[in-house]
Amino acid sequence: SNLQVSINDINFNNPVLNAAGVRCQSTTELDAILASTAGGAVTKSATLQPRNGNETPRMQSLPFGSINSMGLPNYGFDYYLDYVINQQIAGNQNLILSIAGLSIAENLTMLRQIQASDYQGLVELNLSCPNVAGKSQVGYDFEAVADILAAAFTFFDGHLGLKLPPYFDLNQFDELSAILNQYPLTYVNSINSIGNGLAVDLDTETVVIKPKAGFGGIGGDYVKPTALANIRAFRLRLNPAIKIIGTGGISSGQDVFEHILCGADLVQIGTAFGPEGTPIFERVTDELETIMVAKGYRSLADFRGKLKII
Ligand code: FMN
Repeated sequence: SNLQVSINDINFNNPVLNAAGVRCQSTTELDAILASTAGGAVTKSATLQPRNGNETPRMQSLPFGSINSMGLPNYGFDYYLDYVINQQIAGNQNLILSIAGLSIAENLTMLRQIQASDYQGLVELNLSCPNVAGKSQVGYDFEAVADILAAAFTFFDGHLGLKLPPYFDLNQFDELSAILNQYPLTYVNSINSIGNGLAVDLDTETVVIKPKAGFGGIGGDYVKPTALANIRAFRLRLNPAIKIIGTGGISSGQDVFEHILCGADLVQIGTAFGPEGTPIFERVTDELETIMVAKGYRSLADFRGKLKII
């Protein structure tokens, strides 16, 4: 079957990518993703300056997913911009450069540098990191989202996507979609982790991660229904030119199928990519193709967004 996806003329051989933050901090890790059957690679969210991130332990597997409070450890914006430009020179366009400035000004500075560079690929502005102490998730402040888009599109004419936190009230989708539809956004990526969850260790009667007194972002199976709802809710409201990347709770071909059925163009795997590593991309893609063959679908467009209600 044909698993190809094209976003603004940028081509992906299949729709399954890594999600920012898991096994994508170093060029070695990014090379491994590109050398696998993944449809493409997403870089660890960059801040302008390199960061060590939060104190450890800062990530823990849970029975149905993960909790983390990494605090954006990364090698700094220049490191990732250089990487994606070098890939572009080598002929690889299937990359996403993720940025997560610690302030609106820092995000605009990075976008200006991208605009001034030779990079012509996708850029993912992460407005949803829950794990930097003292910084709230911009994606929950709709005025701030409107302000940053208004400022960014005065000078940025590349391919800009937004990584959003999960929303839980249908009015939030109405309000935010009305804002997003005013701008030439390339895509929305839903969801980042469900912020500020908490897990308990029964034996020690403690939290399981050290930063932020144990509060951290939840990923994995726990978050799939929330991710599907966010994809579906945005697909029903955003103008069709704005594509959707589905992230959250994917560890099988069935999960990918469900994300696409709800409206996702591409998907990303975070938590499940950790323990399984790059073989997950081939497994999940094979499982997706098996489902498509059984259902008689030949391309992703045959079922994308076609979720039925009862
Ligand atoms: N999302 C980002 O946009 N930028 C990040 O730097 C980032 N770091 C993460 C680090 C870890 C260890 C984990 C588990 C997640 C991180 N995320 C980050 C969120 C994931 O990209 C993803 O949106 C979320 O975990 C839900 O997907 P999943 O259920 O497949 O894990």
